[in-house]
Amino acid sequence: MEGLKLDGTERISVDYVQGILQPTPTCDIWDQIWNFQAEPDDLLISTYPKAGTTWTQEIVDLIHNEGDIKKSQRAPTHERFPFIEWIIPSLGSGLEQAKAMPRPRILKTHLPIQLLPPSFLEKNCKIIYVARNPKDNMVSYYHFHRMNKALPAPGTWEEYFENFLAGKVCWGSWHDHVKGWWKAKDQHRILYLFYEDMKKNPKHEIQKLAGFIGKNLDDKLLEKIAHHTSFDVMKQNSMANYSSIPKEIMNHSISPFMRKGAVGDWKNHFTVAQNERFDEDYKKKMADTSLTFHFQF
Ligand code: PPS
Repeated sequence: MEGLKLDGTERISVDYVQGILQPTPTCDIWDQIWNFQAEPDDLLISTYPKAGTTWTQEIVDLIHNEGDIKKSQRAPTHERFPFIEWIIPSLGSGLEQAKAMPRPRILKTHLPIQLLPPSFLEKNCKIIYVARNPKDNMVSYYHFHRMNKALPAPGTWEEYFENFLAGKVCWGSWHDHVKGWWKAKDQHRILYLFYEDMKKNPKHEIQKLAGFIGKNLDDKLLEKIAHHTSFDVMKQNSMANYSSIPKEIMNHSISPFMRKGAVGDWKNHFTVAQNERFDEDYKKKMADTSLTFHFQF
């Protein structure tokens, strides 16, 4: 594949799909992605990158398997949940994985709502959307770029900060992403969750997820799922911490996938000037939405 060599020497290349930056391999098969045929019993987990996807995937898997830890250990996250627009030839293609998977499937996407393959909404699939406050989201995404050769090099923190605000990162503008899905949630079967709520009251949010999926969890099971999906436990879980991806692609010694799992870490990265600039920009871009975020506890 162009732009990504498994000897670790090169970064992936990127291109645009309808104005949204995407890894080139995704652009190359865009027609197939757009024409993906969802099934009515598909459950889709949708997020802007680094908003809490893996965490939500683990919770949903355990809800489905009634807390059976062994079952959730059957394969690493990226194999258990096809990531529909993702393709790395040496690791596989999300589309092919999804097609081969028995129903009911749980799928992952980072696509903004306007790029979502239409069949998900036509088939009235259940969709879980998770959003994270943009300051922590940006910091997490920056570190992920550093360690992951399947994304372009981030440049300096200052450069990355500007690119993120301009939406010149893969999967596009954070602001447009969270607003687009927020708007869609009233017309479709979308459960819209927040990373910060999951952090503050995990059991409450896990119960909400279970209700949406159509399951009821007793206290013991709820406690068990909350424990196994806590940051510290997931960080040690080789089936959930992305340690199975070849280190030529994801190098955890640069920055671990399970990095901090915190709310407010942005304060260790943003300068005072960057914070002011961010807030001013945020006010303008978020003026047309009722959506609000918690930036700290
Ligand atoms: S990806 O690559 O888009 O699928 O990444 P994603 O899973 O969405 O986001 C990774 C960030 O989520 C943190 N994480 C968690 N936080 C709290 N609790 C749990 N259990 C958990 N699991 C993953 C992970 O550490 C990344 O955030 P940062 O801030 O970088 O630590």
